[in-house]
Amino acid sequence: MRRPRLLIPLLLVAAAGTATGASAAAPAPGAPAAATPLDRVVPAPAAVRPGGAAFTLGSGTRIRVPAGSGEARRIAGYLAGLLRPSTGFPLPVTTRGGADGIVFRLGGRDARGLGEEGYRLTSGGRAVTISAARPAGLFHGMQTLRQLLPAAVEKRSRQPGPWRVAGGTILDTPRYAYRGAMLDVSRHFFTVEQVKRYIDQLAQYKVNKLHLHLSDDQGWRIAIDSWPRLARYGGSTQVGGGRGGHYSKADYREIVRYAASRYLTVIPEIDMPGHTNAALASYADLNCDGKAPPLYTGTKVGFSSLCVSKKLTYQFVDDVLRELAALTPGRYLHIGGDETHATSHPDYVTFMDTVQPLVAKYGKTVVGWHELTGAHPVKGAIAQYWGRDKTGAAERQRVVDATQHGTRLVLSPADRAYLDMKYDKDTPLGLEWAGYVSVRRSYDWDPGSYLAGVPAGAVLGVEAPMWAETLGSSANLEYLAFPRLAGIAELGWSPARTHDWDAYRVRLAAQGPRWDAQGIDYYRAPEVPWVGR
Ligand code: NGO
Repeated sequence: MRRPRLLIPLLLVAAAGTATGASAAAPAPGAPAAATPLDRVVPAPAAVRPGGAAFTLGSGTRIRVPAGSGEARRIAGYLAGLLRPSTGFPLPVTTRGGADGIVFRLGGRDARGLGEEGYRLTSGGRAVTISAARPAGLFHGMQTLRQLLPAAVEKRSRQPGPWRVAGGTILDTPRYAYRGAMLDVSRHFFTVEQVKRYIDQLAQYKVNKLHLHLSDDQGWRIAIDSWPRLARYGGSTQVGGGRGGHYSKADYREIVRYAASRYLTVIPEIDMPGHTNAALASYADLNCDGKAPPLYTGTKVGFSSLCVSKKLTYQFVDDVLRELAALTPGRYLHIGGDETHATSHPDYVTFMDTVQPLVAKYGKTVVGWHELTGAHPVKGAIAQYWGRDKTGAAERQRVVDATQHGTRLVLSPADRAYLDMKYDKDTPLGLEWAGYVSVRRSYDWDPGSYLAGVPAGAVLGVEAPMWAETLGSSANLEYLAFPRLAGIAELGWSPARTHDWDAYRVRLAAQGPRWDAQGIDYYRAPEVPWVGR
């Protein structure tokens, strides 16, 4: 992709923003609040040029979309739906030409070099214009516009305004094509509505992959017609012994559709050959000894394994992957492969080497946890690295070596990117096996240089996993995800040169009132100068 010519590097612009009076200080009583500076956005935009008149959203503002683009119209409709309750303005979406209001443009000269996901946002006295080459770019530009409006715009009841957007231009494209979040729906089941809520939250930070961990020892969460007991029985409980649940095929399709409407691709994971107690409990024949173990509702890992020597195992895997591939428009299938302590190493290699071609047979690309590099990753495979500072040199080197032979990486270092780690010793939820992960620790690393020796280009991006051993609700999940999710999203999107903890914490602080308005109970990390607290 050709990179667009940058305007002004962000760090210079931050200083300029202060010089023009756009500061974080609270306005004097009665004075109108200053508009949010254009660079006070998460993830940090690639380039910002502030200046010129501010735009004010008013009762007569229209949202103009190009004729003939259903997607642009849909994105505009989404924006209007978000802004109407708080502003009280009608905000009609129209294809009638005009250069005033909120203007969406697809293609054309302004969109050159913006790629699949980039956008240009220009704000002035008459209009805010978002230009992009593709609808995904319009969507990301729209999310930036949301953050440039006052936080109260996120409330669901009428607010006084005014609704100003600072003047200037943002030119923004992502650093990485893969910017993911994982949700473990196996340890605790999350309903379609709960998943949709998380998708909306992820989309605000330009995350574009939703990895669903659909099976584990504690629960099988997706209906498979050829093996119906997997979901019906294997999905009937969860950690702690609660009711569990699973997605019907229609439910799963609805998640995929909803995610796509927010420009996220769903990546389904069936974790194998370990983490399979729910499947082994559902079908006695899958066990080497022909005996089904009981369902499991604890939180231990590494005790189950599919029977590598049985032919039926591969029939089972083939059926599951075939049905899952048919439901999944995205190109990736995740086959797990982590923590196979109950599988011998030769068996592990045999299993992974046999199963990877099945993924290709159904037209998909293999993703596996980085243990896959201990077998023979097929051409094009992606390894998801979940090591940490303490990971041994040999294991690390094996991953690096694999990248030198073409394996690509998604980085999810457990002591940085795992959203289920406690923030500190007082965090009531989460685990601590990888240590405490403060907001600063989760943000302050560079995916590009994290694993020495990995060729440039082998890092596809980053992903923030949310394991659900301790999470029984959306509120639990949000408390661990916010604010750290925003930091991982920024590592995936923003250019390395914008990386700066002191600037980040100020931008992050400005998200607090938005989360308050959206009903997100986030962790008030003491390292962040939260606004209005
Ligand atoms: C590990 C383990 C998961 C746990 C998680 C908890 C991986 C890849 N396997 O990460 O089964 O749920 O830690 O943090």
